[in-house]
Amino acid sequence: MSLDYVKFSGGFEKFMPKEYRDMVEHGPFGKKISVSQMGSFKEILEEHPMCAGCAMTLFIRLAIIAFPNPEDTITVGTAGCGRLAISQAAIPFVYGNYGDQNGVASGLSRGLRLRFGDKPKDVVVMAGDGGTADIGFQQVLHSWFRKERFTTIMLDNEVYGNTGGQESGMTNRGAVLKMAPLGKKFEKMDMLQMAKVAGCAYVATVVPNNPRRVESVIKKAVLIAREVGSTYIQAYTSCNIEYAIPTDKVMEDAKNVENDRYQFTEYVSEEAKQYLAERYGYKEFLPKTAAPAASIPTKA
Ligand SMILES: Cc1ncc(C[n+]2csc(CCOP(=O)(O)OP(=O)(O)O)c2C)c(N)n1
Ligand code: SF4
Repeated sequence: MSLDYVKFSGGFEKFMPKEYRDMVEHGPFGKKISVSQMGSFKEILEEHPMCAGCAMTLFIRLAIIAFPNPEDTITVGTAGCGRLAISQAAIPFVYGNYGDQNGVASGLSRGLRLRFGDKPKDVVVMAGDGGTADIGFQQVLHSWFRKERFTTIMLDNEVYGNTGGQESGMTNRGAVLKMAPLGKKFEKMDMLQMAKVAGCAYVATVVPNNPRRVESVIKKAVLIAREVGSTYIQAYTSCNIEYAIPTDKVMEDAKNVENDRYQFTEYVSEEAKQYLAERYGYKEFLPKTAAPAASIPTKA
């Protein structure tokens, strides 16, 4: 894990597959790349076996572009649709049992710190809403309470997509699904509030149809997790199959859902604000300088 692992060994360049040469020469490793440059560089994730039009894939693609140091990043995933795409990316991916992802990531990020000391090695978990809020819930919460320094991203399609449409804790009340034909009886879990109560230093919600915002929240979450503590992003990544959203309406759905119940929210702890401002120059988090006191006119 470093720039070295994407370089060619001396004399081997001409024998490497074209895709690999493209990645070394035109990929984002060691460069500052932004989502606004999509189409002009070789992406870490290009091909995947997910359903056509799946918004989760777009989100994962944007998230990976946003990683501040992709050559020093390991993703961790679990059973669910997302791993089908994440595992195709040209960066290391660790796949645990269903729901184990935050336990695996805790050990991994601690191990990387022991091995590499101060050199940033970023660990990013990406898992479905079932993997995060249901079966992985215990490990997710404990990693947050322990302030484990990695980022958790929930790919919230509000259903178990990979297994054909069971309700999850994140499904909305009343939603009727193939394998929840009577409609869900309970409210969607408030994982954002739980993340704050459990002490996450950064918590944000996003939808994938605003690439710059996705980029901005991912960067902040990954940078804060390096030193301050756990960070959590909850992304609406609709399942067009289980919710029968026509492929050409997926982005329209995301916009409507954003306006309706998935507005952008961002919580940054005071410690994280100070860290982002001082270490990475985030001007919006610099302490406000006190306005000069109004001069009191003196009597002649
Ligand atoms: C221990 C265990 N139980 C059940 C499964 C079967 N399984 C695979 S994916 C999945 C649901 C995934 O739903 P979610 O986490 O919401 O991700 P999505 O597929 O919707 O992205 C289940 C139940 C499994 N792989 N391992
Ligand atoms: S089942 Fe749903 S979430 Fe899974 S790949 Fe297909 S559209 Fe995406």
